[in-house]
Amino acid sequence: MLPAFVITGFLGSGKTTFLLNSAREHFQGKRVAIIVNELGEVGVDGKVLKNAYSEVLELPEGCICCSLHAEFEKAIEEIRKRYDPEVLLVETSGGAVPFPVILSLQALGLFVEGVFCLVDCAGFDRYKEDETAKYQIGGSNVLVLNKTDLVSQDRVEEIEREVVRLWGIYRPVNSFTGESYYSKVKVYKTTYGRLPADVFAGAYTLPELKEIPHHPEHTFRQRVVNLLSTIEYHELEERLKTLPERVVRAKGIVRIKHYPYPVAVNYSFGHVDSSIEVRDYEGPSFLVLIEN
Ligand SMILES: Nc1nc2c(ncn2[C@@H]2O[C@H](COP(=O)(O)OP(=O)(O)OP(=O)(O)O)[C@@H](O)[C@H]2O)c(=O)[nH]1
Ligand SMILES: [Mg+2]
Repeated sequence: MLPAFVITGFLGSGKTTFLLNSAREHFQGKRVAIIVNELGEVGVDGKVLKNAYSEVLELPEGCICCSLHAEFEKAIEEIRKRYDPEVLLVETSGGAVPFPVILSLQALGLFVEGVFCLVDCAGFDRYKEDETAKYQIGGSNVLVLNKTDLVSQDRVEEIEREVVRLWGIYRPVNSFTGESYYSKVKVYKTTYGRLPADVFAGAYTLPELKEIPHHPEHTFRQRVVNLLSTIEYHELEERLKTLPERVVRAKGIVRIKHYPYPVAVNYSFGHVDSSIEVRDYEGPSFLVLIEN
């Protein structure tokens, strides 16, 4: 059976970073296929991940947990036929919940070993009341507290208690028997998604879901802004830092003055980053703004 891992977590929590920094190393030498789904009609993550993995399939528009259900299943079949992967990794959009994705994978005969939920310790307070975020935590069997470099140790421990509590409330329940599908959850703490190899060792094998448990509606809107000329870095930073509060995430690929290559630009909860080069990108500069 083809093993699969699902990577979930709120917008900007570090899912793609985790795939770049942990999964790549761990699965070296294996045929790894990735399916990535983003909010936003123009994908950024797919282009970034293609620099690290050989087989990346983007499902950029819509959401795999609702409108793109059929496309998602088609994509898995296509990727299996074309590439015959030894492991499949699925990064869901930050606005999606994992249950329907797990169900699709299981229905297609894949073996879901782990559902990882990345938690943004720095942004947690700003998004912890979001229903989608709660079901992402509950729908996972591995919680990765990420961005611990941006908060104190005490705060990390506080967040740990809080996410474990939320997990207990929001984990899926079999509506026939009333029992929880997941009996335990594992918690890791890290920065930039770096975890030891044994995190993928398969100790968390998921039971088979029989139905899609309750999940919330998504409320995120997105807007694409094209940038016509190359921009100075400080100008870009200024623009991102003065975005209205309702913009919870911005990302894109931008040509910055004096930078040799276009870069993936990331903005989440006040933090701006442009450290990833996307060398083969030839399209226009753009930013996708995601609003709550
Ligand atoms: N300081 C700090 N920044 C981090 C850490 N992990 C990730 N980041 C940064 O956070 C930003 C978002 O990371 P991504 O990996 O793109 O997050 P994501 O969850 O894939 O985002 P979406 O797919 O848009 O939902 C990037 O600029 C990362 O470099 C961390 O541990 N510490
Ligand atoms: Mg991502």
